[in-house]
Amino acid sequence: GTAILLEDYRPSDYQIDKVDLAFSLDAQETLVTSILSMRRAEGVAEGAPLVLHGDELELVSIAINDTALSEDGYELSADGISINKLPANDVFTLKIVTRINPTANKKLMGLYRTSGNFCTQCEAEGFRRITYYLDRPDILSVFTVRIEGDSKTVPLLLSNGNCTDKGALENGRHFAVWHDPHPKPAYLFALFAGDLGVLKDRFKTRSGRDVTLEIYVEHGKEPRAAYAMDSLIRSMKWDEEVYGCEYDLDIFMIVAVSDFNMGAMENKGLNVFNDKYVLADPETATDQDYANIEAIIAHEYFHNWTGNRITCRDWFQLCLKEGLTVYRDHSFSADMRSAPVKRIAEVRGLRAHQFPEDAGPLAHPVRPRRYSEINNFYTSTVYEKGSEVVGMFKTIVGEEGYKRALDLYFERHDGDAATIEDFIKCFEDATGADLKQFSLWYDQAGTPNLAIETNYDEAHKRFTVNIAQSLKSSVVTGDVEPMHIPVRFGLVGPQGNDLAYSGVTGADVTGDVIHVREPKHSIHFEGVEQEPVISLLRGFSAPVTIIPERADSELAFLARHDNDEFARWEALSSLAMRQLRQATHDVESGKAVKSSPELTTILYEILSDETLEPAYRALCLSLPSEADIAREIGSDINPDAIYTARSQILDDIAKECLATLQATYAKLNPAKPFVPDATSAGIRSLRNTILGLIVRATGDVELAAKHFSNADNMTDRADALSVLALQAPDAEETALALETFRAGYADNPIVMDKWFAIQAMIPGGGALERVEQLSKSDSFSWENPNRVRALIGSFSVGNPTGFNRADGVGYRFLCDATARLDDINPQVAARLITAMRSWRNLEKKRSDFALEALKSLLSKEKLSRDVRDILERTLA
Ligand code: BAL
Ligand code: ZN
Repeated sequence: GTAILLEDYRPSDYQIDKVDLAFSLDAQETLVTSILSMRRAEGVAEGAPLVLHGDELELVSIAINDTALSEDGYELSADGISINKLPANDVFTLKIVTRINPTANKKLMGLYRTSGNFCTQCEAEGFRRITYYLDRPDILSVFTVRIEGDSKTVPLLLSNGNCTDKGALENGRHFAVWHDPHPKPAYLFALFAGDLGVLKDRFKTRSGRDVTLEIYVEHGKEPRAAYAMDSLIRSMKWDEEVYGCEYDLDIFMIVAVSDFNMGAMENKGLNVFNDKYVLADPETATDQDYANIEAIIAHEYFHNWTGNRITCRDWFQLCLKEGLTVYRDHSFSADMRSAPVKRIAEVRGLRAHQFPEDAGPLAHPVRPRRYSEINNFYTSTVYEKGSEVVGMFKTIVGEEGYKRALDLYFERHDGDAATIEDFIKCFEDATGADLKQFSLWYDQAGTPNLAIETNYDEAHKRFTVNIAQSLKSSVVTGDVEPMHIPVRFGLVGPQGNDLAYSGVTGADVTGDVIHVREPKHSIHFEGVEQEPVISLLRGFSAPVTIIPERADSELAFLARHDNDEFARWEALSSLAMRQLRQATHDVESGKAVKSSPELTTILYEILSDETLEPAYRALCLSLPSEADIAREIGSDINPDAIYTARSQILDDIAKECLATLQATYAKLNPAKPFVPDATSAGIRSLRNTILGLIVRATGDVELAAKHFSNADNMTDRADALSVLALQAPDAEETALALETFRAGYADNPIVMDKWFAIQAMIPGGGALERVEQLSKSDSFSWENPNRVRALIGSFSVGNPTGFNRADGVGYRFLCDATARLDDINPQVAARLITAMRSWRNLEKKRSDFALEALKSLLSKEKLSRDVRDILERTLA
């Protein structure tokens, strides 16, 4: 395909000052009338052709200044329309009528139908599936939208901004007019028309604006939107207090739909949400669901300033809004919940998703410089690594500097379509920092590595830290420049307290941050009275990997004593990872697996330490996942060996700690009735993690079955079901629990997704047949992205042994599923096949099968650009 390059960016020849849209809604034949107030940009030659984007549109009519254009006045192509007969005036009106079929739109981009309602999704390039337009984020325009539809079937007619008029029409139809005073790019346009119930509330902004809040959900489910509403109100307040950002319209609406490609979408004043991120009650939502709802409601709301008021000049700048907004939602959740627990979860997520992306064939910089399909760049690198980069800005310039920089950003760029350079400049201008080297984080793909050696000179009381940075990436070609890496650290003394030092040379050290800028640093800390153990990357201050030359005993020491909770967890994880790698090696070479008493002892101490948060204890007891271990091993991966090794280590630990596990299990009492707050969630998380360990040690399936049937909330129910299914797939109790669950929630698709996902993750050789069977059941649908992700996504990403079956049938299944889905929804299909991005890291037999399956998919005749792009890069 043809790549789009950042270096080719140039401003548009034409601007659109004002858009008047009129929709005459019909299930199959919706008419869209668009009146564009066009303006030729200064310096552009008279008559310069006007090229508008369009995708799968039927043109009904086109007129300039009320005169119909003759057929030789324009040229239609698969990508749009080129108009070459233009008036001499620099301003003119373009009127275009298109006809579209929302019912046939299974791509869920543009205007489509979901549960009989009409809904839009326009980011990134969906608006061109509604009408011909300059569908690029640097074209900001004021939208007025008139929607007309059947009064009975679509009583609700919603769009962005404020409703300025509405009324009845003939033939049982009605209309509404919406006006959004804030100029916006087309990707932020939204329309919803249909029949839903509403939960309402109000918010008074700090300057006194009264805002109506409305969350639209299926009739009867209004009470289940209460947590989302509460999260919204807390988000609005937090954004005022922490960022000084106030809401700017009289109404803020959220609409929940069940067919949606993404998690949610930040359309101005009218967010559209995947309903799994809105609906929650104790009966049907897990603690994770509650946390996701809180985070995503916040994320979309925060976009109102970081994304909407200040948008992106072009899609290469996607991280400008996404990295920053993810950083903002992370900070919000950290404030609402436990900051260290939140940080550990973020880092686990980053390592599980972003690190493999950065290490494989789909690696790209946080700000890519080329793409052939922008939908494939809504990635963990742009979002999560983009957020880490914002966090590093703060680490480098400090809390106060960060605040000044953001204030300047809002002040300087409000109303702009901005770039990463603009953002960086605000930090430089507000703080005086030189961020030239730091800005490489936006441009160089790959995860930097830090190699660390230390030495203590007792006689001179000098502690030396040698740090060498390197960057290996599959996509970085040519020279790699050294990066500016902020490394938060502490010198931990024998008593566990951080030691002081009298001076430091060899690197710029400010506060507790070492600024690594050179390929190699030899850093000398003078006046260190006792031999320390260095704690590095506290709070995970940079998204890097780190190889410290240290003994297990030092890791064990930090796991017990580091005063940074993240670093303590990290030390424990590293210690466990060493064990798990060794055990995998032992399994592969036919040796017996031995768990280390030291690791078990520390886990035992953490389990029994009631001064630690339950959520933190649960995270520690979970140990690195199979995927974590595979990533750490890096090449020649045998998922079966990893599974066996990890299971045996966990079994050993569980048996060693059994009495304490049982005592703790009995003692932990989550609040009744259910409350979804972080403290109660932490208690449930610990108790359910312990349940899994007890069942490992004892094989007491009955205990899990009891936990399942006694559950008064979805977290306990789903966790118990997982323990049963994953640890005792063939037990009668498991079959019974699965059936009870299915029967209880057959009419609730969000809950049924959990039922599909749990079964998709049952390890071992039988997984594929199970997943194939489920994909053929009546309750499976290829047209619902949530269901596809629940079954096929969970299988390919969350079931290493089942998916990577040695005979390669898992790969063939995923490629066939991708081909099938590609005919319906290319965007979701492309996402699905990224599960195979790390195929080269598998041991030879498996990687050969994977390659064969991928090649055969690529040879398919009719592939979407989305899937082709992923495949070509994966195989390159
Ligand atoms: N802008 C796409 C959905 C999101 O990141 O909020
Ligand atoms: Zn976002």
